[in-house]
This record gives sequence, structure tokens and C-alpha cells, in this order.
Amino acid sequence: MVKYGLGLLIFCQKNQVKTNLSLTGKIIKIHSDFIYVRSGDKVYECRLRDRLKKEKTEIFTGDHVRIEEISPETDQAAITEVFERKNLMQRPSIANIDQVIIVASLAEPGLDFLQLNRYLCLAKLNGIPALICINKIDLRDNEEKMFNQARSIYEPLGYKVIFTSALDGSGIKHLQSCICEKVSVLAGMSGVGKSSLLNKLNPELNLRTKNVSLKSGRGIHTTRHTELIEIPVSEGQSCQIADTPGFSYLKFDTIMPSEVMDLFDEIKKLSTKCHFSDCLHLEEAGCNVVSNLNKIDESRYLSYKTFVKEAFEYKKHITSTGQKQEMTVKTIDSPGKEKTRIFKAGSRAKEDSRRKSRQKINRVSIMDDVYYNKDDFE
Ligand SMILES: Nc1nc2c(ncn2[C@@H]2O[C@H](COP(=O)(O)OP(=O)(O)OP(=O)(O)O)[C@@H](O)[C@H]2O)c(=O)[nH]1
Ligand SMILES: [Mg+2]
Ligand SMILES: [Zn+2]
Repeated sequence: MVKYGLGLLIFCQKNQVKTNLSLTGKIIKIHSDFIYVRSGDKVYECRLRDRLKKEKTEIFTGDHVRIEEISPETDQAAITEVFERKNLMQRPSIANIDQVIIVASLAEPGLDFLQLNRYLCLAKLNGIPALICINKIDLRDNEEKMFNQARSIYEPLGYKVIFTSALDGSGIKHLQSCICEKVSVLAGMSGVGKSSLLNKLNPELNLRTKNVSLKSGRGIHTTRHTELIEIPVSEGQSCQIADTPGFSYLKFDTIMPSEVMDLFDEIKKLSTKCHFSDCLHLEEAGCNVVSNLNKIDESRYLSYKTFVKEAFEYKKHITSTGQKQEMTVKTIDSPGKEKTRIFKAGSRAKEDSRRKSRQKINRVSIMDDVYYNKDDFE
């Protein structure tokens, strides 16, 4: 049956009325095959058009998309096009963001500089500005040293450090001012209080939060999916901010040992005077980094060494298996210029090995945006 009305073509297919409207919107959440797209004031439950599935188009929360075949009765639709993205963060996976707010907690779970550095490096790897939010400062009494260290390590490196308590509201105004008119993502270990901070910013959200495990002292992965949330900040101003699942374990499994240095500004700066151009700043003779360790924070250098070790494991793995996990971020190096990174929208897989690695990324981003250890569940 075909009807014409108000200049709009309406047709029925399998008892469902669909319009030929074509809208653009933004993916705010992905649940298995269901993709939620906000367009104007409405949220549509969408599926990816078969053609895009066949092309193995990658989609991420935050992607700008076109939706068609809209059913006004059920607010269901099909995604027919994914637009070019300006950037992409792989872990947590989200596209088109202005900044990542790395949340850590002073206690329960305690401040873990290795994990904080890991998140900072991931943001840098993806070319996305980062700021640090130290939460649970109401538990500061026994953690004064950590509190001061957070500021003294990261502020000289150029990071903004915000101190908050989702419990008593300290620092929430400061956090609010940092997210105003921006698209941000909250990233950090499970249990540090990401969802609690969002609930404090907007109590109407009522996001699920849960106590950290008494047994392990770690979070128990309460948030399972990345979700982009609109928050009114003040009159006429709003912001978008994504709540994400906390990781319990992240590893550097996409970069080479020599690339880790690019993620630590203070090490890179000293490296220009190393004797060997391929110096990894571990224990090489004539290493300017090793002879200036007093100028680098100890926990930062320890993190650097850990990440280089992980990168060596990755290098060994790809050398033995011939598999390289393709990054969606491509670095272009031009003489005399800073390295630039480009981000590609979902494109066709070209070769077998590439297709396999892309599928991997697809599966992670669409099916299970959660990285957890089985042991974390009680
Ligand atoms: N004392 C104190 N507790 C907090 C604060 N923020 C959060 N919590 C508690 O910490 C626990 C974990 O908080 P969540 O908001 O669920 O943590 P999350 O980072 O979202 O964790 P995942 O969703 O698992 O990644 C909850 O019991 C919260 O009540 C805070 O500022 N102070
Ligand atoms: Mg959460
Ligand atoms: Zn060196």
C-alpha cells in the first residue's frame, strides 16, 4: 500500500509504516545490533543497513550518521551513512570528542599512577586533549601525599588537574566549567566514580553506580556500555559527556617500543641529546634520559619502562604471527613538521589480513564495549 500526504511519501512494509524522511543524527549508545541515534529531541532505535554491514563499516558512539526508513510509530530507523569523523578514541571507544577527562580516585580504589599514565598515553596516541579528575577527595585524610603528588606531577606537564567528590559535591562546579559547550568522555578504572560524577552533575540521570568490591578493592564494572549524555550546564548552555565502562586492564598492544617515547613529552624532550638515535632510554650508554632521571618523576619513568616492555611483547607477537593490529589512526610524518594524525571513517576492508583486524575492532566496538576480567565479578 502506498499513501501520499503532506508532501511525504509513506509506505507500509510488513505492517510497519515508514517515511522517506532522511535525518542526520549522532550515535549515543550501541547495544549489540541496536544503535541509538539522537536527532533533534528524539532518540531513534536503529540498525545498520545491510550494505554497510557487508562493507564492514565501523561505527562508534559519537559518530554522525544519516538515518532513513524511519517509522514514526516505533521511532525505529536504519543507518544508511556514517560521516567522516574528526577523531576516534579506541579505549574507551568513542568518536568525535573534544577532550577526555581521565578520572582516578584518591582511595577505593587507590590512586594508581601507572593506570593514570596509561590513559594519558592513550589519549595522546589518539591526539585528543586530556585533563585529569581526581575524585573521592572526601577520603583525603589518609591520602594527603597522593593528593599533593597528583598536582605536582601532572600540572608541570601541562595537564589541568581537577579535584572532586561526587559524594559531597566538592569541585563539581570546576568540573562543570571544564565541560561547558564541549563533547567530553569520562575514562578511568572501574569504581573511581565516573557515573557518580555524572549523577552529581545531573541528578535526574540516575545512572547505576555500585560499591567497589570489598575483596579486591576494585570496581565491579557497573557501567557496561559507553553512552553519550546531554547535560544542561547553565541557562542556554549544555554539554555532551560520555559515561564509559571502566577497564580493569589495558595494555599497549598497537605500538612499537620506539613509539612509546612520543607519548611522554618530558622523556622525548631529553632524548634529543642521547648518543644513539635509536636509544630506548632504558640502559643504553650515552642516554641523556637515564643521566637526567632526577628531572623526571619516578612513577612516570616506571610507567614508560612498563609500556616499552608491553610494546616489545606486541612486537614479538606480530613478528611471530605476522599479524599487525591495524590502527584506525594513521600518523603522517612530514619533514620539519609535527606528526599529524588522521582518522578515517569506516571504509571497506581491502585485504584478508586487514579485514580480520578490522573485524576485531568492529566486534569490540559494537558488541562489547567492556573490557573486564572474569575474576572481577563476585
Ligand atoms: N566516598 C566517595 N565515594 C564515591 C565517590 N564517587 C563515587 N563513589 C562511590 O564509588 C563507588 C563506585 O562509583 P561508580 O560511579 O559506580 O564508579 P564508576 O567509575 O562509574 O565504575 P564503573 O561503572 O564500574 O566503571 C560507588 O559506591 C560510589 O558511591 C566520592 O566522591 N566519594
Ligand atoms: Mg559507571
Ligand atoms: Zn636515551
